[in-house]
Amino acid sequence: MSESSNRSEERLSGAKVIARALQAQNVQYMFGVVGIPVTEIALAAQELGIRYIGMRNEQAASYAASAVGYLTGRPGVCLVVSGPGLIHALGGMANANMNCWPLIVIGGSSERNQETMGDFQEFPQVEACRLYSKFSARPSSIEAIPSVIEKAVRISIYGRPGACYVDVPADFVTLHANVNSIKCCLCPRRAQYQEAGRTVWIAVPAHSHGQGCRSRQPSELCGCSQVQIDICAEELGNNVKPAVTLLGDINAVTKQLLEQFDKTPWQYPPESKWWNILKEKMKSNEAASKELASKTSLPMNYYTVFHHVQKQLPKDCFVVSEGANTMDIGRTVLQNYLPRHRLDAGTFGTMGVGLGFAIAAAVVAKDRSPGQRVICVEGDSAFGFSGMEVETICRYNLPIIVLVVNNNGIYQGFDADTWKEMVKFQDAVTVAPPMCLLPNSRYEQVMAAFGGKGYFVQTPEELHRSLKQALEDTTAPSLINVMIEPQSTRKAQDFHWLTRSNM
Ligand SMILES: Cc1ncc(C[n+]2csc(CCOP(=O)(O)OP(=O)(O)O)c2C)c(N)n1
Ligand SMILES: [Mg+2]
Repeated sequence: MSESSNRSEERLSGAKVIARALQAQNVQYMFGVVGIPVTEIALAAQELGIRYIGMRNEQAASYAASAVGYLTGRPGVCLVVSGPGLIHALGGMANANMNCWPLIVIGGSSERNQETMGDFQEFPQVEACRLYSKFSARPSSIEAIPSVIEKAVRISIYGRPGACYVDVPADFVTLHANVNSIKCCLCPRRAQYQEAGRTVWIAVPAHSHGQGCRSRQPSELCGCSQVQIDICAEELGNNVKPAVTLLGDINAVTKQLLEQFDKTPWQYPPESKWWNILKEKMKSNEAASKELASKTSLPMNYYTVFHHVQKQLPKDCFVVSEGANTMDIGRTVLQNYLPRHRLDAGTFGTMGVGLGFAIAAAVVAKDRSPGQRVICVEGDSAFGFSGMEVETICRYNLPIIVLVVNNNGIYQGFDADTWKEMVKFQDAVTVAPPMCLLPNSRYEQVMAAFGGKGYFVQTPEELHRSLKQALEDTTAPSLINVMIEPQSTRKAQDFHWLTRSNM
């Protein structure tokens, strides 16, 4: 950059204009994988104090940046190179849209004068992102970058939050423009922060035998009326016919509802049939979980593992989780006590989000409440989607404990002897069940390979000891690989839609 002492002649590269525009919008975190033509953008952002976290895959980077949006209310940025880099980030954009989390993806693209000529990694990026974002645009000039970034940030957080894409041709990155010609938006525009995510449903029992409900369950099953709150008018009445619809930001609507309840206090009668059925159900669920958790046979089952983990979890920790049984059972046992302290595969059921989310939570925690821990509970299949991000965790020495619940498979697997028998005389590709993973994989060695602590665990005592050590050790991240019974499964479910996709 050529910075002259005369301000009127100060010239800025496109990379610096982008960094300034992001800073002006109060963007604090950028995740990405650098390369031609975006490396200069990461450097310029870092120079202005924006945290840059280099990830191992754009998919994980986009998940991480979207989680920052959820955790802080300002979008994180995912910085990607042209073509395949951008395509890898589409997963994170789709996931952010589904979860209604703000996210800005900035993608480098071909030089304008090479377009349609088969330039390196040339791809129709703005068009490709339309399906995955609320807003997808390329600034018409370097001078237009700040207003496009401001618009992207605004759109990402207004209404139903979601992903926005800004395309940056390679020649913009290094070209210089006179600072005076860069108009507007270098000062932050006050942005309204919407807490609203997807629709919020409140179940109001209509009949005395109602049992509570959720949006995807046919309402006749639960026998209750529903109040739908959504910031997006088009969603009102979608899926289930609500008794009442309330259009507005969930924060504002809840506040108004609470004010109204203060004026005319009302409580659902504690001795009603519906409430009693619900309490009974909670009690029997708890008893069934307890019984499974108390089993002493080895290998352990899911409930035994989670029961021991729950006892040791710090109350203020972030719980990140993904997997099928691992996440679903974990949700019923592992408690989070603070708001916005649980992140998981969420609305879209996306496997591969875990390590990106954990990294985002740890980076935010490091800045906002040092000492806070992140516990990332992964199924062994889920871990595999972005396992190499363990290197990222170690590089930045993030306060993360990864716990892999290892059943040798997707939903279920086989023990080592059965596996060996199976592949003894036949090629595994013809006989191995599709949900099988290699038995007894030593995932903890991935963590050890990068200098973190790895634990291999087979008993409740080993689990207790290793988690205690991992929590006490604030100098390095850890991975605890917990072997469980490969055929372990959930307790019996009353509703078929809870298990119908499982083998
Ligand atoms: C991106 C993506 N790919 C595939 C799936 C299908 N899927 C659902 S859960 C799951 C993994 C479950 O196995 P694991 O993480 O080991 O958890 P477990 O149920 O064994 O405890 C997969 C592959 C998905 N939800 N998302
Ligand atoms: Mg598994």
